[in-house]
Amino acid sequence: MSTKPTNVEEIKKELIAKMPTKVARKRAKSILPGTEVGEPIPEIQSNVRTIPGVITQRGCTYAGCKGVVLGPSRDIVNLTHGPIGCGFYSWLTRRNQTDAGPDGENFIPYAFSTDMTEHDIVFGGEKKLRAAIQEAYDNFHPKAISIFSTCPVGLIGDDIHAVARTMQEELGITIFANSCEGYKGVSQSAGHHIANNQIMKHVIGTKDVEVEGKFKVNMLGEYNIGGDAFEIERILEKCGFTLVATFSGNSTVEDFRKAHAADLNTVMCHRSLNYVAEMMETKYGIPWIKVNFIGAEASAKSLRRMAAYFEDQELIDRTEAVIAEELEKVKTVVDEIKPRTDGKTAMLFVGGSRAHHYQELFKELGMKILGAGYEFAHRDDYEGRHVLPTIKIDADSRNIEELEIHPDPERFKPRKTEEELARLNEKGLDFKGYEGMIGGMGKDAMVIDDINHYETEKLLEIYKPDIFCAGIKEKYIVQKMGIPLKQLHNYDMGGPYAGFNGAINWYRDIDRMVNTKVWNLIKAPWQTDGPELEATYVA
Ligand code: CFM
Repeated sequence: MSTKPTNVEEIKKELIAKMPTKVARKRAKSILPGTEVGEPIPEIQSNVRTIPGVITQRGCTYAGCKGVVLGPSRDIVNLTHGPIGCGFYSWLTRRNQTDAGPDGENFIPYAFSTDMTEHDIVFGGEKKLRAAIQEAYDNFHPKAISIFSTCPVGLIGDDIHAVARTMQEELGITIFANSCEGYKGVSQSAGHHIANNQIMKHVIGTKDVEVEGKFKVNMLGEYNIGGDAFEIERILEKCGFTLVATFSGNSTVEDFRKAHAADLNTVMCHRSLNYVAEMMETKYGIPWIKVNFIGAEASAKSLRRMAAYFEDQELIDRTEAVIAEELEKVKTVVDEIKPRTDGKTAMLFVGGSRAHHYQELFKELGMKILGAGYEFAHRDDYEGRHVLPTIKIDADSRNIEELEIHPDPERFKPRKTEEELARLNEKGLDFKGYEGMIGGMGKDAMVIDDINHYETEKLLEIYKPDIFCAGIKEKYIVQKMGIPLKQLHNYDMGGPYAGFNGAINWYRDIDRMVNTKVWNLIKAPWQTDGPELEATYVA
């Protein structure tokens, strides 16, 4: 680095300086400084195609549909229709945990695939798909089977929906298909939307039962990575909420079926599940609020808003008591650790919600966020949901079906009157609201959408943060540059990090990572004088 850049705009110039003109022009629209609270937020380019040739962090549409949204449900047989690689490489890699459940039906440890080969590509794979569904049924007798198409399936045109329909009639269980070919969208985000649509069409609201409990909620967009959902379940139960269904961490298809019995939808990951929240409101009259259980203070705030919604003094008091008890434990640990982490710096480039949520946990340790960005989020996740009407629909987003949802003639029941909603709104329950990441990050912080590998290395050179958060693709490169990397997708082997106990786990892990001396002791081969590789033959 020749000159020491002083502000975000200068660093941005340096980031794109060596790119071809057209690439630089495109990337410039996805890189901008954060804003102070209340300041107008500039438009950021996001949810557009990655530039061919760069190394992106993104995954494919199939990954978002099968791996992310439906994969964590334990008793649905999630069957990949495609070559074995797609099923194999998405097998048990996301650390979405589950209880075994009272019936012991847990298919998460299995990789179900039709194992398509050249023969199927040439002559069609529908027969094989039918046989695979039959085989899964004979062996496991699951309550539901969900089919996921991979790239070649879309290219050869297998009608997976027709196969699902006929097999559902034949076997008498729920069978539905997702046209989530990897190339269908610009990232995994398209796969989320496709999964949301199919769950809505085929599962949610298919069982009318009385669900016990006074304060019934669903948790949308929580996937139990590293046990996060277990901790959230513990807290909700302690406060007195009844969790009807989680989409989809530690969940069952039965939970999904009766999810319309809840009186409030809470949205953890806005990016992946906001579609279901919206559709359930239209169809059943269930309002939704954005929550965040990453960060102790954020968890407390979310619980307070949830309790406020039900307007029940007993629930409010109990929730306050739980918060007080839990925060006391948290404070002891923060007091011990913060002197060692205060003023340290972090960068986070991950997914479509965590790059925002995890800033809370770093701030609780007194750490400074130098930069953050999502892989595949949309403008609303950056700038706030108020920009939704201004987002232009392009060819890639038009590719994804928009369901037309109407109030259910029997099941639509507004949970609150317009006046009640307005009153609660005044109390801080901004229904359907999400402020996004950029506002409040401050003008010294850098926001980058769909960061690529070149930019990552440049940023590390320039900023030298005390910790960098990303995924497995980045991990070893970052560590070789002497900077610890925390995986924010699978948490490495750590977690849970949600809720109060999760926050404590996080503080301890981050303390160890930013204060270990090991990273300063490493010298990459090219930084030493000796030969890069030495070997002797024994033979
Ligand atoms: Fe939502 Fe997720 Fe995320 Fe996501 Fe993901 Fe994930 Fe993620 Mo990896 S659903 S957007 S598609 S919070 S798998 S549990 S960690 S990129 S930030």
